[in-house]
Amino acid sequence: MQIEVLTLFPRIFEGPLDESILKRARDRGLVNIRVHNLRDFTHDKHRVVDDKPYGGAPGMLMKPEPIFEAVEKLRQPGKSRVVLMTPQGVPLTQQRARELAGQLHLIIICGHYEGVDERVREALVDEEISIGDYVLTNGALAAAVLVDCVVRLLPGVLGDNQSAADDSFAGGMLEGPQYTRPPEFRGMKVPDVLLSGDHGAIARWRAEQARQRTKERRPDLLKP
Ligand code: JCE
Repeated sequence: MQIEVLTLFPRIFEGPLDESILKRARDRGLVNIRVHNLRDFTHDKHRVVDDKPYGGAPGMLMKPEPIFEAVEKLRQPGKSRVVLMTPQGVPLTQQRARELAGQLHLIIICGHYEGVDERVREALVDEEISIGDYVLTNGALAAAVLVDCVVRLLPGVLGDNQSAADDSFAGGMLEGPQYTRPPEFRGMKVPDVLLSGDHGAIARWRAEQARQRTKERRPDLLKP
């Protein structure tokens, strides 16, 4: 898979994409991620990327020209999916991430300021995604979250153990409590059943704990 990120803040991506599993995936050639500075697609002396909204509204919008120029240069007809990060987008879910992981070429536009000129949506964007109902200062961190979420699903990126963990979340329940050594720490004991060696009893206990925790914290996940 090839991913192009279009942003005004390319350095925001340096940290998240250059560590751990994402770094290894890139080094192994499982994904090719390029981060492009939208200012490089301007032609004026001051490399202006924003302007005031027509009709008078507070704040600034991203101008269409640099975004059009970048997408038209990078997109490959019939192959590229163009995604806009925006608070107005559909919420990111594991299901949507799996769907995007099946694409060959993603172009991710990070919104900045109060939004982008509507003609970007009209003419360039295939889908708009939000990472959740809370406010960020700009779209770059949202795009980094999307990239992380999609890249870990690409074939070969995770080991088998971690892939299984993904399946369990996809199974729609929260994980219950987990323990490692020592069996007693500052007076807090590991539940006896986990030390019992009775794998049937352990499986039943885990299922019940997961159900309780999900009911308590995320009842929305239990609804059909
Ligand atoms: C973004 C902004 C609200 C106006 C571009 C936020 C947030 N949870 C979220 N998912 N995606 C975002 C996001 C994506 C792109 C942009 N902002 C800040 N937020 C209203 C502007 C600007």
